[in-house]
Amino acid sequence: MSDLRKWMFFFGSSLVLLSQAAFSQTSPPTVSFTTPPGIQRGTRATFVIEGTDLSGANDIIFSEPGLSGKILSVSEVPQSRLALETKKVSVVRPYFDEPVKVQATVEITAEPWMALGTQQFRIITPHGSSTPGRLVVSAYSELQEREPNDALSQGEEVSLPVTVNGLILKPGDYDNFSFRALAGQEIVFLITAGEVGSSLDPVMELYDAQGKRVASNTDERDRSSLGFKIPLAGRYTIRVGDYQQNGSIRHFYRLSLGQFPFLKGRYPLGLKAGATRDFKVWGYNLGETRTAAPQPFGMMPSKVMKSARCWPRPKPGRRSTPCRLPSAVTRRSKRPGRIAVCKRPRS
Ligand SMILES: [Ca+2]
Repeated sequence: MSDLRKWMFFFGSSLVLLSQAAFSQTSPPTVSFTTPPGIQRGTRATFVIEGTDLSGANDIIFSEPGLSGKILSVSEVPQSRLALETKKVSVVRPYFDEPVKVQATVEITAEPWMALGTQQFRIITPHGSSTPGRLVVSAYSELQEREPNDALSQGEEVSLPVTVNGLILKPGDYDNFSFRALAGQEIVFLITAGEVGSSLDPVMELYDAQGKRVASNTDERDRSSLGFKIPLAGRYTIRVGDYQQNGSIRHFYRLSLGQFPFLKGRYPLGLKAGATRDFKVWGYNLGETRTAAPQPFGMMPSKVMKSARCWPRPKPGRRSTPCRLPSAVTRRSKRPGRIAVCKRPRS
């Protein structure tokens, strides 16, 4: 190998190694969670958004109109807060160093007319835009949980409707909130957790004034709902905890409670563009409403699939239900283990 070719080989290899080294030390801007995780529409509040490589952040952009914000400051997450994280058990030395956790303090405004629900945002930095973060926009006044509230007798008094921002900080922690309700009212409890990046696996239990458990939901995870028709006027207490009995700074949640309409489910799950049909709907405080006919919008009829229906029990002599492709199949199983089969018909 000539001297020139040796030099070119070394120079090229060095460039590759340098670029790899530089790349290995760089992490993309990320957003992990927002504290508190939501805002009441028509208000302005200050939030702490935690992530990595957010230094130099100069703007925040949202997925929906009606939300706006400005970056107030960026700093490393304090050690006192990092100490509240769940400790990881590491048996081998990690290949990459953990990126430094950074927090941006942001002032966010939600217009009174904006859509309710979980919205997305990104932080703009000199290194590019961050991964998406989430923020819930709700209709009710916001409240920050106050400890001590672990025992039923310590239930924090709240007026309905309200949204409480809470935290299951340590294993075995419970949060109790007490309210008064009238006979016949259907009170709805809605917890948002995994949907906004929380580690909480929420459980809810409702107790009456005598301390008797009258309703619970221990099944759902990312978003947990419970509705209860009050049989006797009086004081009730809703208790929130973690199904796994864990707790940390990441086990946060939003609990909305009040006598508000809540759509728990509908069937079928989809609709062909340009078509209209009744959906079965169910939930809480829906009155006599059992069906609804939503109008599809914003989709080009030529760009969507046809919809087909599969029968759970194939007709005699037929092993599957024919459907033309492309199709979207919708089916509701009433018994576990039953399988619907669709087959493309021979042309
Ligand atoms: Ca507590």
